[in-house]
Amino acid sequence: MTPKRKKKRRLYVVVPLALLVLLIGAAMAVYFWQIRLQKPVEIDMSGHRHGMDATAAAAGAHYHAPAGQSVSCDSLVAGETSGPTRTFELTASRKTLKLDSGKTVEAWTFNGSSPGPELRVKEGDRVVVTLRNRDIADGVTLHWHGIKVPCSQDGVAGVTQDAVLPGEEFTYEFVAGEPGTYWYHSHQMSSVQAKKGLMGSLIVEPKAESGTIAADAEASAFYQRLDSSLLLNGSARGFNVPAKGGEEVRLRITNADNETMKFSVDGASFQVVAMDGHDLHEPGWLEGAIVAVGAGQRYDLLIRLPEAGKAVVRSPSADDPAITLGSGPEPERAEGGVPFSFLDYGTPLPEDPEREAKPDRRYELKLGQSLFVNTINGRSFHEIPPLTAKAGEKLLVAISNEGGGDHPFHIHGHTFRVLSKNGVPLRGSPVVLDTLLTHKGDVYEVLVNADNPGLWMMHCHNLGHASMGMSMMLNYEGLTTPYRVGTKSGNLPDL
Ligand SMILES: [Cu+2]
Repeated sequence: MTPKRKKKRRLYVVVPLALLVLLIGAAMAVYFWQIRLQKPVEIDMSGHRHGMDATAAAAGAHYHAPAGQSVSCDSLVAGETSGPTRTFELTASRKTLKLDSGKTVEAWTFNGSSPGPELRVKEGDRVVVTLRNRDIADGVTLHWHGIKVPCSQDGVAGVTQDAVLPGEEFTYEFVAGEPGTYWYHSHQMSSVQAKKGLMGSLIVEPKAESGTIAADAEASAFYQRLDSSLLLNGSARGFNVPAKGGEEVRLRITNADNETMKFSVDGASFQVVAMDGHDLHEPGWLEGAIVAVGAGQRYDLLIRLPEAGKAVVRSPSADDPAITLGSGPEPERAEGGVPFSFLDYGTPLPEDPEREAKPDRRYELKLGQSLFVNTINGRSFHEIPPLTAKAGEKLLVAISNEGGGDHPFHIHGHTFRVLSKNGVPLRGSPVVLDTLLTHKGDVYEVLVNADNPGLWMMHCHNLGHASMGMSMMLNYEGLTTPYRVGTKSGNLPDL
């Protein structure tokens, strides 16, 4: 080989290698910048004062509530109810769990299990839950996903309370409002702690006299991923709901994983009777439809068993745990079903003033994602200006998914009405959600009723995305908090 060729050959090695090192360096720089952004020293999420930026605060580059009108989130507590008080205790602790697949998992549990115990209450009950932390070093909280709790009970570390450290406790109190399927999870370092197992189901049963859809039986199906195992009510195998031919079973599906899950119902027709806990109006019967449930969302299905044989609810992956209903021969597997769409499902309400409501404010949220950065309107976490509202206002929020995967967008303390998708207004039942599943390219318009004054997180419920910056606030004017997010307090709600 001539020296010239040797040199050329060396270049073939050196140039790509240098480029690779440069690329890795750049990626790491962005990554650490992100980590820093998620771990500020001290931030007031009410937007009143940024501990990081003393000059901006001194210069008055922040907004103030009008004098005498500031209200602390801490002072907003549970209201009155004639219902009974239901008390629960949840203790967070580390535990080695043996799954029914034989695998062992180092989990973080409530009362020794993951998911924690299912909390069942009735509409109108006063719910009192004492959270204790045995040995989760970074502290824990309880967030009541989908429930309109008062600000002080929302369980967001650094916004509505300090994280509960080992040996400490915190008692939550709220009135169970609208009946439906909800869940709870820690909102301290949520992406880490949910993955480790700190979550569980919360069912609000209707009062006997209220007229929700009747079923012969009901069952909860709580999906989570624990150390890469997909679990259904804590089982890697699934379960059976005993029921007879022709009976109707209400199946409450919660997706507590970070990815969208798809379900088919083989061997039976079914209705989607509720989404995120809210009943749909005159839902129609479906056959062979595929239901996509976004991370954090709940779908209640009413499944009518065939006269003979069983029904099976499953995801497309054969390894995933499935739910069988009834007994008898296996149904045929439905193939290539049509995706369920709520755009024209059910029927409109005869009278629906909310549909014509004039919004008081309009906002646009563009959800964006690249390899290391997750953004809303091009910014991340506390650098995203909060949405602001006054009590009683209606906010029209356009939410668009600019790519990077599914973004199930969740708003704390509120529900919202979905008005349109990609410019097409909904034609069927009103759809009221707390978590909106968006796919790449989707644009939704939703109407948020600002009826719960406080400081509320809004974030992607792919908690990995939230931890990378897709997390912001909806703040009512004049609301303050004594708590701080950051490394100084140790409160890092979405890390
Ligand atoms: Cu996302």
